[in-house]
Amino acid sequence: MHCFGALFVSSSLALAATASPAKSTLKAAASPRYFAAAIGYGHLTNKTDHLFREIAVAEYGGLTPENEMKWEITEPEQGVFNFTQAEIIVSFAEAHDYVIRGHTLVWYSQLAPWVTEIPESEVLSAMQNHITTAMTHFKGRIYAWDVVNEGFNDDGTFRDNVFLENIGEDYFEIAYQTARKADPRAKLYYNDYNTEGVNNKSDSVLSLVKSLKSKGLIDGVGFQSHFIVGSVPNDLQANLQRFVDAGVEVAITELDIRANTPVNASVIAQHAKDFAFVVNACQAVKKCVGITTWGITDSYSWIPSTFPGQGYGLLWDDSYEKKPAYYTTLTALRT
Ligand code: G2I
Repeated sequence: MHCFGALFVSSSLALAATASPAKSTLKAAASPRYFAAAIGYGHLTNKTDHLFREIAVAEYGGLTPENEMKWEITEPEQGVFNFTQAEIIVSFAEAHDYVIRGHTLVWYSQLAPWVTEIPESEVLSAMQNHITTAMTHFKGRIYAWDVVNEGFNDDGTFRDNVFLENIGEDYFEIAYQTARKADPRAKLYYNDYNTEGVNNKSDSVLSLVKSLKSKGLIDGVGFQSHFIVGSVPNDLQANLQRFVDAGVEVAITELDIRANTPVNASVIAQHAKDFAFVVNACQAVKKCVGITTWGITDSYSWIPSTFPGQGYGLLWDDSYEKKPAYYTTLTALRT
């Protein structure tokens, strides 16, 4: 288990002294917060792409497996678990003393098809068994788990999914109870998108968080932060703060800032400003514990296949050139 949580409570003065003196990398500049990336198995193990691993090791201090801990991969058939790919990523992370985020246990997407085909009465035990088995497998090695991912619609109502339909609204509480039992030292997170500003969706997440927190069942909230250049919510910092005020830590968990491609000079400049804005918002909130970008290089980003004609979301372009946003991010992390 990475001990950065303990570090984090020390005074910022003492921490400045323990950080790398040069602060010349994202991870050194971010310390005591972590600076992490989503890392995919295929990219990590691609022998012809040594730069991916080199940049990961040099610049990042944490990771989230991009797909390899999702239900369709870890339990493709009922009761048949496969952690092979996740294990390779976690072992790499441990070898480099990374903070590891587990993503994700209860999500409507990338769910194994069998979960929607079993009798209604078995969904509850299937969910509990999935959480318990995955968390027990990695017990003591994961800093934080996204227990429930994307459980709300943008209007703040519960998102319809197989768990809500068959278990009811209690599925949230049961999932967190089960997770707490499986690995009591792991931080339990709720993770979602379009919750970065104050709006109906983040209001509903906050209500859920207050209820779970009153029962000791939640520790943190992840704000995915899949933004569009020029559209980062102005109230990001205030919104993070109201969650912290409710007693949980917060993290930026899937940051990318996309634009129509090809980009021009003004878009590149705004992209760089937007990254700094997000970093500054996190750093202004004492219990914003870290930032994860959803990938390292544009060449492996999920954006172009989901939003045709868009891209440019990350800090390295598809030729592994650092973008202006890399430098504004580094500068913002240093201050
Ligand atoms: O969609 C962006 C992210 C939104 N929040 C939750 C994250 O878990 C999600 O990540 C993305 C991955 O970055 C993609 O890599 O989730 C996508 C699916 O929901 C992932 O895409 C899938 C493709 O759709 C599949 O065709 C592909 O086989 O990745 C799979 C594995 O490479």
